[in-house]
Amino acid sequence: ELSYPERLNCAVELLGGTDPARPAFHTPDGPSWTYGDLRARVDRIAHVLTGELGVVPGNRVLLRGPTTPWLAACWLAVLKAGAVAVTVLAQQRPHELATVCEIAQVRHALCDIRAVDDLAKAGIPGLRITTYGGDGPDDLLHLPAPGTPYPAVDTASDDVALIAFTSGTTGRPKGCMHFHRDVLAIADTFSRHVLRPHEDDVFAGSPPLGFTFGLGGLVVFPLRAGASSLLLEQAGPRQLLPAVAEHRVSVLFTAPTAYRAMLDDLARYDTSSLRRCVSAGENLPAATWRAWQERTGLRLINGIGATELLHIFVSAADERIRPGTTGVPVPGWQARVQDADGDPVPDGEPGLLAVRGPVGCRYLSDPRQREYVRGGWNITGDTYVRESDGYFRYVARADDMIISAGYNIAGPEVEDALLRHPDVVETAVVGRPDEARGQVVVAYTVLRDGAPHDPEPLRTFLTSELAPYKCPREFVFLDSLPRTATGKLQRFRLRTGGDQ
Ligand code: 3SK
Repeated sequence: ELSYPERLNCAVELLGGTDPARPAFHTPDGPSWTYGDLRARVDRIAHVLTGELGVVPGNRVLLRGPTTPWLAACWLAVLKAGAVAVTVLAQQRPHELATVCEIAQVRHALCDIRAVDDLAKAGIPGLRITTYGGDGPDDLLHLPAPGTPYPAVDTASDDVALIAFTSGTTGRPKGCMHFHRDVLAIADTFSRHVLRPHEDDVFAGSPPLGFTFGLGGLVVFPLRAGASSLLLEQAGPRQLLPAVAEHRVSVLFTAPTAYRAMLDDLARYDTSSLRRCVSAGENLPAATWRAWQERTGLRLINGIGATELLHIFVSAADERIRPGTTGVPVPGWQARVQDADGDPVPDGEPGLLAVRGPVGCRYLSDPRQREYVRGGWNITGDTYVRESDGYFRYVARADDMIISAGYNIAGPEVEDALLRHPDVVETAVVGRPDEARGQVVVAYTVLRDGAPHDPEPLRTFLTSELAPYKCPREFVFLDSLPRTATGKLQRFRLRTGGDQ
């Protein structure tokens, strides 16, 4: 059972007791920031916010910029000042930013000078934009502030600290409100029990700080452990391996597709510093898990998380990891599989994943709250099976089951089989409406450079991997798959032939 004091400011706890001389953030080129540097910069920003900019507790402050120590410092300063951080992704365009600001009633924005154009273009009424990282006298870092420590605002543990937006793979964005205690709870559940970090760990990864996967993995978890984090503005598969080698990264966060994309380059880099590799954001195919283990000796930590619940709630550590499954409920969390009426289904049968724990879904004025939280359980929208030994196995997103000629087919199972073929880089298997069969299975596939765009070798390969009714009737070869800004596959665009 987690328990936090009634009065709690999570920024104070995260910046807390670590030796000021220890490193907090690294970047590829600049000098590292120590915990002492970080505290001083957070305090200065908090002074500017509540002084010159007139921010008061409860105000919502939009944060926008690439993954840098300054963005992390702004986030901590907003929280320390008792305001509410509203995080967005660098890829979000003016109309999306305007929607987010309208939903969250944002009046202030702290924006990296390099990302300000789209925000300015959004023309958000009443929004005061302050840039950071620029040279002008109005830049956040040049505005006057006392050089004294900033006394943190005395927030309640259930005051809102963060509004994180999710659009899922389609639809109007939903703002998820998270409390000060929630920020600590994700570190005190998943990170503490699964990652078990120590202060010499160096965290790094690809998810941006505007995605709670990245905010947790690259800021909250390392700071809660007194460890350090390498913040990378460019963090694609090509940049991650050299960064791991150069900075001796020990805890890595990225998505399954990135682990797969890095496989061929592993031999060229020293990855001996890695001790934990976390895969989340999407289903981890067993084929990727095995290939990573063969080449690194490391057991990928699979996990399922959600912006609604801030971070990962089902996963497994070390020897408890079972390839092909997501894992078991993280200590502090409960999970079960239930039917559409909310009744648990027997082990071994597919149903809706339902979870509850220290963090709950709280959409900001959105009627979809009633769909997500039912009978006290958060319904994530994933179809899962609970095996008789208590392990949870992913089947599909609830709306991604393909029903063809009366058979239920889980796209990820077919994808997993296709990924075992050496020419397949990425694939998404969806159902296309069909008069005779209801739906037919279509595999959208990205092949290795130079591989022939010929379905026959794939068909032949699949006959020994899958029951015939699961084999795709059609193959479509693409250069890349459509994804959201957080890297999630947009299956609906494939199902509708890309017209949405
Ligand atoms: O949305 C997700 O997939 C996710 C995964 C891990 C941690 C947090 C999130 C939001």
